[in-house]
Amino acid sequence: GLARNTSPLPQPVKIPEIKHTKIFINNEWHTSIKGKKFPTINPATGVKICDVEEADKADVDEAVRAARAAGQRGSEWRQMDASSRGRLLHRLADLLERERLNHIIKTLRYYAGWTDKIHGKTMPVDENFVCFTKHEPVGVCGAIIPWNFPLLMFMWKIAPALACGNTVVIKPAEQTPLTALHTGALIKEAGFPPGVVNIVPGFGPTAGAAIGSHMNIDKVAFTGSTEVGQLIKAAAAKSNLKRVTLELGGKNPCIVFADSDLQSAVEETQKGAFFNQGQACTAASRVYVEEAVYDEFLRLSVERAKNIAIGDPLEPRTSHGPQINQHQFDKILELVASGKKEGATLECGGCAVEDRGLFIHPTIFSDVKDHMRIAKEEIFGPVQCIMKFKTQEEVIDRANGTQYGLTAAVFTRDIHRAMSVSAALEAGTVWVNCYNALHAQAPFGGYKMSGNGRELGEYALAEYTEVKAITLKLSERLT
Ligand code: TXE
Repeated sequence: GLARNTSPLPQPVKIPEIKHTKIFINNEWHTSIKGKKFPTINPATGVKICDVEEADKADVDEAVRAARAAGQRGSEWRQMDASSRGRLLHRLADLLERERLNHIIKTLRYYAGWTDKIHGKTMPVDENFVCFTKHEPVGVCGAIIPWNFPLLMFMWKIAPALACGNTVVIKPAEQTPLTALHTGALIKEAGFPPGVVNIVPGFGPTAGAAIGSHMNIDKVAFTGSTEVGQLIKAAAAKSNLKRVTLELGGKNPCIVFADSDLQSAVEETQKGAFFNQGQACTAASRVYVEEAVYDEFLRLSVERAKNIAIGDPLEPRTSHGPQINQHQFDKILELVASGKKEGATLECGGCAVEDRGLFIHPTIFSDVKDHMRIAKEEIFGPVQCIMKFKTQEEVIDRANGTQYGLTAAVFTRDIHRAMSVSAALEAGTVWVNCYNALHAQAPFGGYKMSGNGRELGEYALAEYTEVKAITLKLSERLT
């Protein structure tokens, strides 16, 4: 909500002290083997925050060795009671609470509760055998995460991995290494054995690629672009067939029917489009509005977009900050230009905020046609594309007419329509009369080229466990 929350917020710490800038292996801080560093920049000001030690292949090798040793048979981590593993995860959640890193705690506590509830089954096999399954850790789990939700992505990866008893080598995005490293210090403080979590800040083609192709990593979880997702899967195939889960891009449709609560649909779809400056794989970047309410929906949306408070993200009043870097900024404005050229109507925004490096005004295009680039490509910026539709069948086909299938939403007061449209949409998540309603208990992931596998919820446990069937022969049949 924009300036609607009247409860007092604590003042943000504007210049937090940076304590950790090194590679985190075996609960220790390491300099890069090649002796390299890279800068991390505040996108709101363009000012360098600090330099960070740059991990490359050799550092990843060290991290994998540590992770392998930490998870080997007989290690402290492998011998730990499942319930004690849960207590460690809760202790980490307590420390994150102390540091006010609140939004990731629910995920951590959710998985802390799972550690001693990861059950196998007993199968009624034929003849005089007993067969049961054990869910074992996969081993060393690599993770490669993006910059748009640095801390959230970190937790979505490590929490289920640790709950299932794995060890982790995680590479934060080169744009956003600091929160991961800070959490590394808390992981150590919580009392996780050395090597259980290792953090390798660095770049994609070097440190990232080393994870994807590593012969001693058993699984890789990746969140990022579809292009790199394909590289990761290919690298996994060519190296050791490590398990792969991918959470990739989206071009997520919202369908607004004439019978919906229009004001609420405007708010939810716009929140979906502009949240995090549109830098979200769930961005609601295609909004299909039924003919009868199209003009009114557009009017309300534009009015609302023009009132969004743009500014320093550390100001409590701000709801719209900068884009992450020049590359993304340029990509967004290039796509905006293509929208204008291809004949969409620019209703508001469409340009940078003057005098402020990487800020882009919340942008709305109307009269968008499905063939336009802005309707097909992931923009990853604050651009809402509004289209008109006539019939339910037509809009379902159009909504599904994409290589992506991450999220979708439907707005209607008709429960039957809500159910039939939800069933027809090709997306891993469908929201009804809401948007971005993500919960630790609910699975998240994509159909089609939006990814493989599921994160969050009980479903994610399957991605972090190997199933072992143990079959015993008995001297006679049990009766
Ligand atoms: O993503 P990359 P970028 C989309 C969005 C955005 C575009 C490009 O459309 O505009 O991707 O963003 C690591 N081997 N999303 O360039 O490159 C990289 O270091 C191994 C959607 O930031 O995919 C980082 O840690 N790893 C997305 C991570 O991959 C490699 C979130 C993501 O970076 C690698 C981010 C390689 N060869 C961008 N190359 C979402 N699903 O939410 C890069 N990386």
